[in-house]
Amino acid sequence: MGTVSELCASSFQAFLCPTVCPAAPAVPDDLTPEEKQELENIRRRKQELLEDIQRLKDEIAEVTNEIENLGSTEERKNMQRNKQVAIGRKKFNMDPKKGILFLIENDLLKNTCEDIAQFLYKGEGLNKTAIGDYLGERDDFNIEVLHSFVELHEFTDLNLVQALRQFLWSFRLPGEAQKIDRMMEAFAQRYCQCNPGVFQSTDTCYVLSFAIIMLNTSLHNPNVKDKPSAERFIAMNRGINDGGDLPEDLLRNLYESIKNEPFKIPEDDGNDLTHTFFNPDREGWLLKLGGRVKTWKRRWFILTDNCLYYFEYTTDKEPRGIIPLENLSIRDVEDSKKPNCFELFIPDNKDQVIKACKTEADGRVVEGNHTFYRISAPTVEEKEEWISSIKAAISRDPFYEMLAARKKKVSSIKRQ
Ligand code: 4IP
Repeated sequence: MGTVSELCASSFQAFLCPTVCPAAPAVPDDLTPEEKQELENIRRRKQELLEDIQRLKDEIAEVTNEIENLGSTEERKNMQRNKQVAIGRKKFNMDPKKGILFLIENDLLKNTCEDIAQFLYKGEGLNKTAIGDYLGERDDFNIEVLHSFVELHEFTDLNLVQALRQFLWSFRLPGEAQKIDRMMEAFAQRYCQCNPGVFQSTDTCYVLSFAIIMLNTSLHNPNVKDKPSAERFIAMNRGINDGGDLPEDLLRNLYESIKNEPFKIPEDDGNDLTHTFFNPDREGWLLKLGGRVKTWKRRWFILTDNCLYYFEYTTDKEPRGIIPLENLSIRDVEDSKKPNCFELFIPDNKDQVIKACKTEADGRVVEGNHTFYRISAPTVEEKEEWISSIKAAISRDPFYEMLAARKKKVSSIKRQ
């Protein structure tokens, strides 16, 4: 028979191992009524403690379960979010505006120009052509995004070539003159803001930026045989600092920097951009009618440098045909076989063969046989866009006009 303390000890064991809960032993007869009462109290207390423990165990199990579920819900949510972001990026690369809208609608991006600019600046998984297209749009909102995007670039203490390297790597410049103008204007403003005192005006910075881009082409394009010297570069930029000259040392440094290392320009979809000045004005799939044999062929067209090039595949390095646009006109036409047609022709001379070249099946490059080039676009919108781009290319080069006007402006200012 155990003493009260022995009985207490056995109760404590039970406390430590609450799962083993033996039936309470009978109360020994040799205990005094007080001892019996004490034992009874101890047993009740033990029972209460056991119940408390069980309750605590249940609660712990419940909370653990909740935490585990919480973890997997969070994970699932994260996975779902990442998936949606990836879809948004893909959409953006196909159609930048739709991509941004998708991300905003799914709460993955805030609808503020700062947040969108940040998203484009990080550029993770984004196509640089699409970034350039979005930033180049004429809408007020896109222009605000462009400014926020440019402000994310830090140009302090960088020379103009270093700043241009950074800027031109962050997206692919679109081909349209107005877009280039807006972007380079924003760049020049930001550069002058980060480096006050280097140039007399933003226009000077703008004009010199283009002089540098052109120098890059002249020095590194193998097709340009006459490579300008540093002296010529300095001479070409006389008077652009609001009528005054920029320091020779500055121009010489910029010249050397470009000579030693050409600009790295983002390229994609197989176009060899290192040899072109800017990106094409327009590119896309079109159907073309043959010259002598009137068959329709699907060709990849690129409009650049006042020429229309067509390729069999987007990745071909050599075009199948080249049509210089000089002296040509363009018009809308109806065709009984194909929709959305337009035509390139020589005005007032419908029988003259258009000056162009083409590659024969055996690889020989020969003159073309077309008195007109009839082309069919996939949609009415694309037809309109092609017509307006080709018209713009034929009539003049608006970009050079814009640049020339600005150069005139900065050169004619009389310095105080
Ligand atoms: C060919 O027809 C293709 O349409 C050619 O287009 C075209 O040359 C030829 O015109 C035309 O005869 P088939 O392939 O059915 O023989 P592509 O070169 O894009 O394949 P153009 O001058 O349009 O490129 P002619 O004028 O060479 O006959």
